[in-house]
Amino acid sequence: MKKIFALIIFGCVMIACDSGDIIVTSFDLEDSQLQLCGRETKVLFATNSEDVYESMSLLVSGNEISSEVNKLRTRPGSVEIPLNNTNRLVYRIYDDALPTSSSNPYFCSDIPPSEPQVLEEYKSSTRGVILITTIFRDETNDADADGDGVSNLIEGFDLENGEHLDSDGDGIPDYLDIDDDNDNVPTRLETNPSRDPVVMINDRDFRDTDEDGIPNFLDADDDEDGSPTRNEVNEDNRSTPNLYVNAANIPYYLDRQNAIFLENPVYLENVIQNRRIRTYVELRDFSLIKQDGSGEEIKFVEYNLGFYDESIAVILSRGDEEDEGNEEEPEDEDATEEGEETN
Ligand SMILES: [Ca+2]
Ligand SMILES: [Ca+2]
Ligand SMILES: [Ca+2]
Ligand SMILES: [Ca+2]
Repeated sequence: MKKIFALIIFGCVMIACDSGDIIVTSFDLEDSQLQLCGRETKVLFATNSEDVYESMSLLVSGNEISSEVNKLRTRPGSVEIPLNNTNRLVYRIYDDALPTSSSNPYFCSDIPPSEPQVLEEYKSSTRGVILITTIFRDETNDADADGDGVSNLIEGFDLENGEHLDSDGDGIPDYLDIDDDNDNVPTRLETNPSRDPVVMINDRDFRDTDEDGIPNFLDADDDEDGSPTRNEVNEDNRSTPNLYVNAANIPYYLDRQNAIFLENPVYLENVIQNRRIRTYVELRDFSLIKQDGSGEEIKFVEYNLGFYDESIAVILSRGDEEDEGNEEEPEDEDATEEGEETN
């Protein structure tokens, strides 16, 4: 389909500049890494300054895209937003190169700069839809979706069938559970071998204080003293359980000689700080209308505008797998290659 339209477009778009040069464009800004800015109106844009100075930008009502896309941030899938007078695709050709920064003033300022000048402009009509699809980029074996220092693969992530391991049965699969054994000591604090004995899993040593072959991060009684770890962690030190220590400076939950029995009914909140999400933007069944009064219309069946990446905070509640939503405003992620891991 793309080739057919490329041919049609190639035939249509021969643009004469003031200088007499002929500019030929194929609207070839598909599959771009998009940049996002704006508040009341969100602008997604891609630019090209190689053989022709051009841009493709999608302007969408900030409220509309925020409410729809927020749902997709916690439950990946697709949503359709109509093209209309507010939600518009704009293609432009310029007489000079556009700035390349992510805070591109041409798209991100209320009052755009006067240079470069627009030579030609096409805008979408009210026909057609925008299809927005999100995926989590951290759902690969090598990634560490919950940021606890243990890869998804070691945490029983099931790429094939989605039957992920849930060691403590709390409804949150281990690869998204910041406390895999529900003992109120975050997994990230339970893995370091330190001076304790270790157990090896997938060629990696994990701390196993009581040497029962179960790594501490999956052991509800790390020191095997008969008191569950969660009852040996002071409620006031839930985020820093290693601060509740005996006279020898050993945390009580790792003190094999002495058991402490505290009532501790509260569980750690399952906050994942940086889930890595990718949003794809496509347009379907739409037209671009040349804005020179000629009425020239170019019809598209589909156009893959591209994608943009974000890191977001997610809270998962125990007992079910519903996400409660974002904890904070998402931040744009630096451009990274597909599959690249930052952890
Ligand atoms: Ca992990
Ligand atoms: Ca769990
Ligand atoms: Ca734990
Ligand atoms: Ca214990």
